[in-house]
Amino acid sequence: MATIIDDVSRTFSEYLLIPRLTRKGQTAEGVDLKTPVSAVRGNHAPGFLMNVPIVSACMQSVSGSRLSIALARQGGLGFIFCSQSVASQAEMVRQVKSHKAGFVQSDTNATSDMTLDEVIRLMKESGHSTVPVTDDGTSSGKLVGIITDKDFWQYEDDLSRRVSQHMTPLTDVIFGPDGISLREANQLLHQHKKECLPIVDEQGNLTALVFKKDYEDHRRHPQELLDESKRLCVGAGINTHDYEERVPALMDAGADVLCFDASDGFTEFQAEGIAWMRSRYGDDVVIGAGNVVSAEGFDYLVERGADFIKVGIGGGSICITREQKGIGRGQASALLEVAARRDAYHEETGRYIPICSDGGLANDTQIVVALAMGADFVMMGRYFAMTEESPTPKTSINGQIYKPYWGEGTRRAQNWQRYSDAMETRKLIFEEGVDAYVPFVGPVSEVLETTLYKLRSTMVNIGSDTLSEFRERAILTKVSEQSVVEAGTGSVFKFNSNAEVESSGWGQA
Ligand code: MZP
Repeated sequence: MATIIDDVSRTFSEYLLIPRLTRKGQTAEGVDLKTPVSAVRGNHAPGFLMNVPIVSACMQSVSGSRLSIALARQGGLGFIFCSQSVASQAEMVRQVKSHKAGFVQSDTNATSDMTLDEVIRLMKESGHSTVPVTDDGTSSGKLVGIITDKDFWQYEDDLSRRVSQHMTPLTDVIFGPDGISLREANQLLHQHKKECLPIVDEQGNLTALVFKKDYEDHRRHPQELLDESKRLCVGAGINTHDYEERVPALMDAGADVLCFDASDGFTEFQAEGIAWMRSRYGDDVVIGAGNVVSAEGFDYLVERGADFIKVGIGGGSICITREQKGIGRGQASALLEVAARRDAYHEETGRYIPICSDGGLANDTQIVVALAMGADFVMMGRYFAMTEESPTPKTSINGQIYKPYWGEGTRRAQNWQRYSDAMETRKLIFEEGVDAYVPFVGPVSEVLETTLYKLRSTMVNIGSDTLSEFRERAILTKVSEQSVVEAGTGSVFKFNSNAEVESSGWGQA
């Protein structure tokens, strides 16, 4: 007969943290969020460490190069999705590795014979007010000038006039030579009191732009996750079908961490994949495996050589695996069991294997609870799909802005195989995910800043300065449905700035 676990499958929202003693001098700013990604032995430093405990999901609608750059700049790691050809995934990895912080490729360009009207339209579409003017209107053409929204008066000037009549011509443009360091570029910006510095190669072609605001942003976010050569770090998803071709391409492109992307990773296929990578790259490759929801699954993949283990089946916001296949586990129950096994394994062997809680985090509180329960870091899809940098276009629905978000187990995501030579096309008999929209929330840097500040503040409430201290000190209590109601603000009338306050006398002079 089957074994029945004598507890229900629990989720994060069923728990609350009990405050512990906060020591004098502890502040949110003083909290260290560094966390290991690869196995740690004894007192050795982990091979791979992140500055914040957050990674983005290996999903088409989440982790492209732009999001991975934005997240690495905040100290986390993006996992570029593998549901695409080997060549295009490797190219995305390369884009992150070749990103020079502070140097951006111009995405809004004009030619000198365009009309002001056309340039205004370009500016509106991109939201950018500084537009390089090149001979062919591309981001790598010969630079002939710069036009900004301060070079004309939209409601006074004749908008059929040409860009050449209003732009700052090249002779008056301050620009930097290709190969200049960010520091030197910023010195030029400062010295000439400029907002934007074009970078130009020996042939006079535009190669990049450096903005003053990006420099300021860089100073505000000193947590960037960089490799030994000062390049941004990036992760990449892999599958059990084509790793012999995909892994070498990703390693050549410079991927720092690889991770199997599978709803159920407790398989001999992953064991074989890990063995193949270890035989070829030894310890030079960081391998994440999963997903698992039990101590048994953790042991199996760790003993086969995984560096970190991903936990979670069926909890993802777009996931219907539990409904479709009847497998999965409440994310809190899964994480608690695997974290307990991780700690016991550490005691037994001296090896600490980091674990990642993947999927189902619906708000900042749940991120905090997952880290308190034992996750070394969390992986999120929906959270990042909502941001400016996710790869999907913004869409307006009933006046609200949304972004599309779909699961990797949907027909839409799996369709890529139809166009791939790399993989034999496998028929998708049923879907494990849904295709949806999520509200747009703005740039990664802004949402993450709030999330991390909340995390740090809670860690101070628990009297902890580091994530490992947080896990050790955390005491959680289960909550009743009644206490969830009590925690809300349902018993008071809430004002909202758009609501009209009716004649109660409140708010009236
Ligand atoms: P969430 O952060 O949106 O709740 O969940 C993201 C996670 O859901 C991913 O990291 C992955 O583990 C999982 N996922 C992705 N696609 C599917 C699917 O189509 C899925 N079922 O479950």
